[in-house]
Amino acid sequence: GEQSYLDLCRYILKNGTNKSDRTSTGTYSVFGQQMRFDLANGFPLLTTKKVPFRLIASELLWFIKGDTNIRYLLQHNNNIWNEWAFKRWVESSDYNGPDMTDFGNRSHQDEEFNQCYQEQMKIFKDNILSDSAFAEKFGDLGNVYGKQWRAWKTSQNETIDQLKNVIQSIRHNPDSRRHIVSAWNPEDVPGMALPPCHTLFQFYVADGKLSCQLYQRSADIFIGVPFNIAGYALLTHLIAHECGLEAGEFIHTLGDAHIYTNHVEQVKTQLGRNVRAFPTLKINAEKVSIFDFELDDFALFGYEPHPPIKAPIAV
Ligand code: THF
Repeated sequence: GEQSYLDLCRYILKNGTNKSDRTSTGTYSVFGQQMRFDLANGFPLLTTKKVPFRLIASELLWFIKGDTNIRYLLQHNNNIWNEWAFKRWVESSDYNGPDMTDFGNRSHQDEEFNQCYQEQMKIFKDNILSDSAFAEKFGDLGNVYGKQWRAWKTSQNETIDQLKNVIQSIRHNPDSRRHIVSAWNPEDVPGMALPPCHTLFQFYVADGKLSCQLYQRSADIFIGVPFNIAGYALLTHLIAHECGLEAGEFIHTLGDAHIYTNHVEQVKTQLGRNVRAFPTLKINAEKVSIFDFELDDFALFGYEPHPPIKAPIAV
């Protein structure tokens, strides 16, 4: 449960190696950790800080649709992938505003620059929402999760719908040991702005329950991981629902598990709080197929978290 997340935070602060990283922020890092969440004990949305379920659900629906364009997210007031699309725009020859080099770090260090960055980001978002040609060109993140899950490109120029296939295999051959979806396509990786952090996940059926294990190669413990736990827990519930199974466990296996140096104070604040009961998830029972769900089909009951804790995201 939540305690295993907090224990992992404590373990990393105590034992993590101070490692530099791609974003030049610096991290405390360990390699190879695992957390388990029994989904019968409530929906694993952390209570020691408020985690916005609405954003997690709309991101998951975006993946499930096979969409890779941030326009859908913006239409649902979800800004969590903006930086990666924005980066491609400001690095393109179409961009002729002020210099945005290293905007992620500079916006945290320099308030005057931050104002200017916010203005450009607003222009970018407005363009994505109002101009479909612009959205087509700069809103698309390329071969990210939605693409690999729903339309994996083969060498024969065919596509594989891994998500549809895995649901079929869970239904028709539950004991199979091949219920796998891979987001990691070695052919695509060199050309990607952000190779998938959620490398691969596997489902497992026993005693009428569906479990899911995710291998995450790189885990931003403070910002990303609380989103990722709830996102995959929701996916497991939806697939269990479609297949007539109960939700079993979500098992989260981490490769490079790191706390960014500029998140340490926030983590300590969170570690000083008491764990509360997890909320309960209700899914609209009138829908069956995972491909038919919308945001309003999910409801959480009894979510009473501690206040949110702000932290800068590394880009
Ligand atoms: N890059 C990094 N450095 N960390 C990540 O966790 C991460 N992701 C996705 C892709 N690249 C990543 C993006 N996922 C937030 C949450 C998830 C994200 C990106 C950003 C975020 O800002 N969360 C805020 C709330 C935001 C809001 O309320 O609008 C938070 O406080 O939790 C890992 O999948």
